[in-house]
Amino acid sequence: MNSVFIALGSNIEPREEYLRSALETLSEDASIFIRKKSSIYETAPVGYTDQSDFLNMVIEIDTSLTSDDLLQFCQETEQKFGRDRKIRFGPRTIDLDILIYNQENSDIESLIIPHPRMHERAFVLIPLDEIASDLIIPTWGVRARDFLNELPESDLRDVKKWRKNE
Ligand code: PH2
Ligand code: MG
Ligand code: MG
Repeated sequence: MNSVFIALGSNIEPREEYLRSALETLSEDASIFIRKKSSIYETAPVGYTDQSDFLNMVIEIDTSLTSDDLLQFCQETEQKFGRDRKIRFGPRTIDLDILIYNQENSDIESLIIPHPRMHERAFVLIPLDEIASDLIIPTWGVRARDFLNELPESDLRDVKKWRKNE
């Protein structure tokens, strides 16, 4: 079994419904078991800032899928929810990013693991720290909290607990 962390994000209404439906799609698959869910956070857009606030969360899953097959599953799920990729970093109904896959360090063009921007994104690190505070992130060999300590206070303020996830 493979231990994987996935970041979910949505900034097109109904944002919460997109998150919950994506979780349902993942858990309905026989090869995926959702082990942990973070709270949902409301977060200011990073990168391309002229867009609505996101809801973000992180989950931990166990899966028998390879990283390639899981990537394909995530992309199919994004398509199913009408994801439109016109603007890089732009608005999306649902974004499913594989953050960490076991201890893998993959650098092929289609899939870089750990996710190459996760260490600078409070909207990923805060929910990750919530569910896996002891996790040593492969490649970098440090915890989410260590990266959070390096981020400016303003980045942390842009990530607000929105709803606890039961
Ligand atoms: N995703 C992006 C770009 N910017 N900003 C926030 N707050 N949350 C996201 O999920 C996000 C983003 C590209 O995937
Ligand atoms: Mg993303
Ligand atoms: Mg993505």
